[in-house]
Amino acid sequence: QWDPHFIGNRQGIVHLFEWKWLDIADECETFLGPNNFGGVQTSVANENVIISGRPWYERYQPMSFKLETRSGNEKEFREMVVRCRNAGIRIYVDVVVNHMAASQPSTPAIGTAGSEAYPSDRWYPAVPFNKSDFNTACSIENYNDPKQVRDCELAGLPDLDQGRKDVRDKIIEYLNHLIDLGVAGYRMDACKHMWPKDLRVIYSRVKPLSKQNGFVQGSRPFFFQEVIDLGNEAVKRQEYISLGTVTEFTYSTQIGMVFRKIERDLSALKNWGPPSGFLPSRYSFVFVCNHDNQRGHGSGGDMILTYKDKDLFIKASAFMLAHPHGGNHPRLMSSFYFDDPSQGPPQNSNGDIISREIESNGTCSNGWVCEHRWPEIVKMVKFRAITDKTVVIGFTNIAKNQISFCRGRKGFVAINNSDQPLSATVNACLPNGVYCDVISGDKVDGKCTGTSVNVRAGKAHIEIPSSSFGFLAIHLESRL
Ligand code: QV4
Ligand code: CA
Repeated sequence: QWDPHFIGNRQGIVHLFEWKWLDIADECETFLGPNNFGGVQTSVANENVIISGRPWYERYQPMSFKLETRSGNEKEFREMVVRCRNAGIRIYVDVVVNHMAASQPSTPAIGTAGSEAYPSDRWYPAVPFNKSDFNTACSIENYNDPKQVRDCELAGLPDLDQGRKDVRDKIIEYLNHLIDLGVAGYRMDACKHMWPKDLRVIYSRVKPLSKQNGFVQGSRPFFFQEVIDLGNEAVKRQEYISLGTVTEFTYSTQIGMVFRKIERDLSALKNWGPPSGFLPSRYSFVFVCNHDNQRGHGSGGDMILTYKDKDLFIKASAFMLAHPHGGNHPRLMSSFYFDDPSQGPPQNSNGDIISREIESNGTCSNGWVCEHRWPEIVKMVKFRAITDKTVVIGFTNIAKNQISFCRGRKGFVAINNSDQPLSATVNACLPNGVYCDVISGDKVDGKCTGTSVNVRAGKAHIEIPSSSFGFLAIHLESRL
């Protein structure tokens, strides 16, 4: 439930939002595997309703549990899981089981596998679910009333009753089908709107992972549960930690506030973890932004850093990867470019998703951002692997919005988020030697193409000009 089951010492889950299954397979083989990433969060894999204009959010309106969407069919899904596993990468599926599709302007509603449904009659023949499987219609208005949050409708979406045996059985059958196909776990959508006691029954009946699919026989799949809890509502994320990890939305807002310098500065990073209000690391599923809050859905608003704030987003992501909170599974958003928050993924006039293309410099095109390919992020994934299982030591508040810290005796970072140059002698913790900053350059043939850092007796003098990117990182493998 809490272990992502990465293959070896890998780090991070990349959310390849709206990607096609075979593009994911290709990305596993050509990029994610070779660069030490741990896993991929896919978009929702089961049939969804078709909404005119094809917004991204149609995928959060299920029609059936058939594995057929704009990302691909079951055969392609299976191929993705196998090819990614062979490349060392695990697959986690976004699972929507709180509700079914809402009514569309014309009846019946049509799904991506061709299924029909009559949402106003609560009739989804392709499952089948009928009226008795749903809670009585009411809308969620008061987030201080836990019963309303669980048993009424989120955004008018017909609300399934997970307390009913036949509803549970269908959900469990679907989750087990995914296990048979080789997935390592699930992102559970809208958990705030489902009772923990019902989820407990459902999760406990999900099959264990198998040796045949490349896991330790009998281990439990990884669950990361979406619960948006900023501390001001009745439902608390603690209610879900005995079931699996829980999304840490306060991490996303606080990291945005720190790097945007809103009511916070870099000194807040000194006590980053439970003292900042986060869950214990083992339960805490962290990220800088997600597919909702990058476009004003969900929570977080203007604080959130996204690809649109490129430099600050990279700096915040680099810090997230440098800091141990969140274990080996921090999540990295990989987006498509958008202006309108409803806008769907890059698609042709038939509504088919267009594949990402890779430019000669390694960046994506065709409308895909591919933040996970940005060099600083890739290098910090490696930093996280090298410094795995070490703690933060030697944290230094150099000046306002200038800090540095070590990860045990294996890594060191310094961040300058002020408009002043940084120049200081600080704790650097590494064995004596000259190290190459992996952000400003690379170690090539034993020489550093960027800034070199000389560590002597646990100290180093560092300089980060205000004109630079503002982030320096060295580790055992960047020693010259
Ligand atoms: C509209 C009206 C309603 C009306 C309804 C009647 O706004 O007032 O009752 O019609 O039919 C879409 C539209 C929404 C529309 C609804 C139903 O945006 O306007 O309601 O469909 O037709 C995503 C989007 C939603 C989208 C939904 C389904 O964000 O906008 O709704 O998909 O397509 C809370 C939750 C949290 C949730 C977050 C967004 O606690 O769980 O809101 N986050 C997850 C996902 C998110 C997804 C859902 C949950 C729902 O991450 O992407 O919502 O599966 O904080
Ligand atoms: Ca519900």
